[in-house]
Amino acid sequence: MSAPSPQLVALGWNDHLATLLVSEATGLVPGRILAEERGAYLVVTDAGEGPATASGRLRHATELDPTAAWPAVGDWVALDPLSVEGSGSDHRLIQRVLSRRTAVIRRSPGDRRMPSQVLAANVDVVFVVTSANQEFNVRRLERYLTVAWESGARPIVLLSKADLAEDIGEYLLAAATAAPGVEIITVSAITGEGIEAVRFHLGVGRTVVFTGSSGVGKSSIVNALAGAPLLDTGGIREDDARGRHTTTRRQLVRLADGLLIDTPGLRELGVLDGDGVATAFDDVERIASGCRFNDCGHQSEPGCAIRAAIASGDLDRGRFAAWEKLGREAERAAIATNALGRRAERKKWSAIQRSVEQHMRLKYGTER
Ligand SMILES: Nc1nc2c(ncn2[C@@H]2O[C@H](COP(=O)(O)OP(=O)(O)O)[C@@H](O)[C@H]2O)c(=O)[nH]1
Ligand SMILES: [Mg+2]
Ligand SMILES: [Zn+2]
Repeated sequence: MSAPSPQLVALGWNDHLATLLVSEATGLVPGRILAEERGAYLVVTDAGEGPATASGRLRHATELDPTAAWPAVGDWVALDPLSVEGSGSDHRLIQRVLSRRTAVIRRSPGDRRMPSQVLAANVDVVFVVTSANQEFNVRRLERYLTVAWESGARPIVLLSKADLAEDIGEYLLAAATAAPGVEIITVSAITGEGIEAVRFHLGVGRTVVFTGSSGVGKSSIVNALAGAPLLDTGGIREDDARGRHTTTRRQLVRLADGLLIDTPGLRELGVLDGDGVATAFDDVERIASGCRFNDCGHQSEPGCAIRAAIASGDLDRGRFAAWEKLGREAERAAIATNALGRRAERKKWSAIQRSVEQHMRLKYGTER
């Protein structure tokens, strides 16, 4: 195996990935996805940057199993060597997605065909951006934090547009209650407040992602870190239901001190698993573990620690309700994912059976 170029190393390539490549995609060429827009990708390899698409084989594999990995921004992928070395660099073929270390996954329960979508793969930090003005919403912050915890990466809250807040302390307190144990940084892309504290979490070869509703200032923060207007801000309505000025582009920005993924705002962000809820609501779970009954419904059972905590003011009723709601949502998501998995398993087996039958016919003829 030849030594990887400094270019790949700057993108986060390491020994772990080199081992993955050997075990999951021997003979293929590694690359990282920089951008995605409607199925068209921009990929960097040792040979440089270029457009790429998913191969027919990869497409087929995910048709058989919708839970199989489909390429997303931040992914390390393995490309067909001929398609990379050939002069026709406009059709590099992605054959495989290497196993992800972490992934920010958006679940859209309303979409049956695409029930979940990877927003950013292989990230070290998930910045959850929420603005310190009338748009601030504790319940939304809890939801984004749950998804951030699910990713396996470290969440950090950015309380943005600090220059607009009359009393930043009020927002800080509310954010701290919604995000126990999570670092909170107040930032302003306009005054530059907090930008260096955000930069502290970057690093060569490290990847961070910015999540949060449309308009909270994600792209402005990326531009402030870059010191240049790399991304469009304001005015652009991303993921707009009415289809105005819609851009679905997700991209990874390469700075000297790290890799940054900007995501568009989302209309729908469902939670996927109970682990994310358990971590994001660690404080509530801890109180609930004090209930006398393991299966306490926190309604009228005797010895309910949750009701006692609400009564004493130790637990906010709204936060308790959010914990229950997201917990139910995670349960439904788990059931749906299992059903998808079972369907995929059946599909795979019937495909195998068909090919076995075909093989037998070829070998022994149809008269058996
Ligand atoms: N006052 C103030 N406005 C900001 C700040 N950051 C962004 N904005 C404004 O908020 C709007 C949305 O910003 P943008 O970065 O596009 O948000 P995004 O949708 O999360 O990427 C734009 O009009 C920005 O000029 C900030 O720190 N302070
Ligand atoms: Mg933006
Ligand atoms: Zn209880």
